[in-house]
Amino acid sequence: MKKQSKISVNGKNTFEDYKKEVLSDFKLANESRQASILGRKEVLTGKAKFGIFGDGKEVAQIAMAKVFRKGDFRSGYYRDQTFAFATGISTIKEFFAQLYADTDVRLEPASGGRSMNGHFANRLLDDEGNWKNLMDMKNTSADISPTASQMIRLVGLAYASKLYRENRTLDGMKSFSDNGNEVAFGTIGNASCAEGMFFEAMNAAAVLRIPMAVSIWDNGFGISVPSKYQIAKESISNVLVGFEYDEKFRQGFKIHSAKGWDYPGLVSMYENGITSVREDHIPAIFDVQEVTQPQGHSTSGSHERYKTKERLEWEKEFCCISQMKKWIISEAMATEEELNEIEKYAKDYVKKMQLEAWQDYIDPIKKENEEARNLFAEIAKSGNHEKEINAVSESLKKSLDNNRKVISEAVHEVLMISSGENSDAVEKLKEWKNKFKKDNSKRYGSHLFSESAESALNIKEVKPVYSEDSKVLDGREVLNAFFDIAFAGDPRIFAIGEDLGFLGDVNQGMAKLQEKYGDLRLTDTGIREATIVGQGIGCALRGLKPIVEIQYLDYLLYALQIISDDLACLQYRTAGGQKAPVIIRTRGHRLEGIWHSGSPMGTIINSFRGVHVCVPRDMTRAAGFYNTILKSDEPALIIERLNAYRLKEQLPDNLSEVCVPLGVPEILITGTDVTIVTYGACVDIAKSAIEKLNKVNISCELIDVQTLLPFDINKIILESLKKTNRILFLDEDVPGGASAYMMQNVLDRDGGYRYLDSDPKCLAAKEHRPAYGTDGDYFSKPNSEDVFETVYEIMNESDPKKYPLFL
Ligand SMILES: Cc1ncc(C[n+]2csc(CCOP(=O)(O)OP(=O)(O)O)c2C)c(N)n1
Repeated sequence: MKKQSKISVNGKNTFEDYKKEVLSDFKLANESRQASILGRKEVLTGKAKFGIFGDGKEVAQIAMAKVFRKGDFRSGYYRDQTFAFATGISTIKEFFAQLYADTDVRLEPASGGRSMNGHFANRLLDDEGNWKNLMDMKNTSADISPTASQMIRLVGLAYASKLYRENRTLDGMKSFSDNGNEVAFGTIGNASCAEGMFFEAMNAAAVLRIPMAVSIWDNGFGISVPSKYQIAKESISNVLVGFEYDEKFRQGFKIHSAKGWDYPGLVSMYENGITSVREDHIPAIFDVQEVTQPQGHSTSGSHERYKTKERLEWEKEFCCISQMKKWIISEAMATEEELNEIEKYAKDYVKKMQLEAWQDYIDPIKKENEEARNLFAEIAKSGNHEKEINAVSESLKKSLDNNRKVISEAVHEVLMISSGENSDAVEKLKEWKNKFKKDNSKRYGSHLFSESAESALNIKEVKPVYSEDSKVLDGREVLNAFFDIAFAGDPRIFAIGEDLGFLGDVNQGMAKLQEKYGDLRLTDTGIREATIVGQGIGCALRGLKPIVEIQYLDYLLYALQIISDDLACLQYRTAGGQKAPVIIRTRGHRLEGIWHSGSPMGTIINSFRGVHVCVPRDMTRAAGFYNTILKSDEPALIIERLNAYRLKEQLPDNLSEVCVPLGVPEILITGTDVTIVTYGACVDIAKSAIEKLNKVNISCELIDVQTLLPFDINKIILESLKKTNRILFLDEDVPGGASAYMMQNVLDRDGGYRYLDSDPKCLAAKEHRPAYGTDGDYFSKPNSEDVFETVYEIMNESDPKKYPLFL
């Protein structure tokens, strides 16, 4: 027998213990490989739509799983099935349930059938949307497909450990952290390291000194494109040497590497490398090289098209499981026959799991298929179209499409055929169809927003209260007073951003608060908008309440992708399994020039569904929105009005309680001729125009929508329109942006077109960017005279005699 290996696995030192663990790892690697092979077959035979698998990475991921503890977090990508099986984050049966898009979260807990296969997530929330004890589980944030995006929130998952370790006021949060000992594990493919967000995340982690462990699965390609076109010097760890940890700066990360087929090498790399990450919060890269991809990139194509014969042969030889098998035999832990037995067992086990998952998926669909056909039979019997309906029924029965779409199509067809028949049987089918539609709307439409008791929509309005003694302050001072109250009241709240810590932000809304609450509560960051938001997402996933600041609205575009692809769809893509109540704070609309006074509201609301978008007209309203959102468990974007920080406002006596409700417009001026719907800085422009319109006997009703997402949930604007029968939507986005969105909601969604006596109008900024200077602004954005003229033209159209054109 060969000498006992020197490495110890999880502290097990006897050869027998070690052997047991190795063989169990071998078994798991084989099960995972079989899941890939069978998964691919399921797609190619039409039972699933698309498949992407983790074959070739099995051994490395088993090694990584050995150092992953309860309370830790993963932020990874679609190749990590073996890691998910090894940690219990997923089972093989759940893996197949996701491949089939099973919508039952008990069977497909990662996404309830919403994400394609290999997109993992554990359920951090209970059925009521409350946090579970994250320290009792091995956790993974919910995967997304855009490559490298997982790096952005990874920074936040790791940063939370820093806060939990260094901010003593968080000591009570035992279900989220044990003194910040949790490591955030990232995984990424080698080619995706070419993305800017990878480098931004690496730099942020190095600067912040946080426990982030990034594993790179380097298979030499990004789909068909080899490394030489992806990464300088063809290897990311060659490129990253400049980031290497330096004790002098106490910054940087440690870089480790091993071969993807070398089981003992991988195990010792992770065991040795993780200690300084966990204990000293020094981030690390684990560059796993010479990884294979035996089945190619995905079910969309075959790798024979772009890999050379030599490469394919090399991949066969250096398959990590074959190499592990050879190694086990060479270490005399098992014979080839014994290992063959394990392989056979794995194959049978995976087949069994696949069949069970399929049965679980298909049974309820079959039942619905049968229910529909029974109802068809009743209609066929009682009506005049027996033959046609029986044909539809027969074709539904024989359909090879195992889905609800074919059922819905057949129901629709039968109702079309039997239109005009008023039988009980037809009524029964209509009833069935309504329930079917409702069930599917829940299956595919729930949880865009929080459905918990802490939903922002449940937070009741508290109006500001004033007295004779109420002080009059600059708007920024009102905000500053609110933030002071908020930081004092909840240790989970922290704020990060450019110039936000020491300076208290560029407009002084948080001035002097760092002095009072310390630099862990109010923290300056580098200029890196995407990871500022990512820091928020990751920390919010770990129970904190981040306020992350984007210095100017115009620079939100740097973080647009991550807010849209990650934050906005988090609750949705996990079917309510995860939440990240981040507040994104920014200021905008009106400063100077092209990049400080943009108002890309249409861009934002069209890509942020799932994040509330608040557009307060002053700082009291802004404070009220912060309060509402901080009491809720939802993410929001709050856009402060840049030109209102120095406008005078009365400080409410009840500032700590003021809550502005979401989706509730406020009528600021009542009137009878025209309703003007607007928000933010345009409120004052409308006010000034209304004063002039009053002089020519035109009475306007001014409505501040207050939030764009959600929009006017009680149809307050419709009620105004019923009275005035004329309407203008005003904002400073481009034409067809948020003004068109508001119009669609009022006229189409709420049916406002019925009450129009004049053409509905939108007045927005010009199509071009806002030019610099007073005149640049005046002629680029809607101004008071424009509003006057537009409203006057509406009145002229309706009564030219009374309102003759004079301008
Ligand atoms: C932002 C983005 N661009 C393109 C794609 C399409 N795409 C999916 S996977 C992939 C290659 C990724 O290669 P690598 O990072 O090496 O990971 P691997 O799949 O090889 O493990 C590409 C280009 C994507 N998902 N996201």
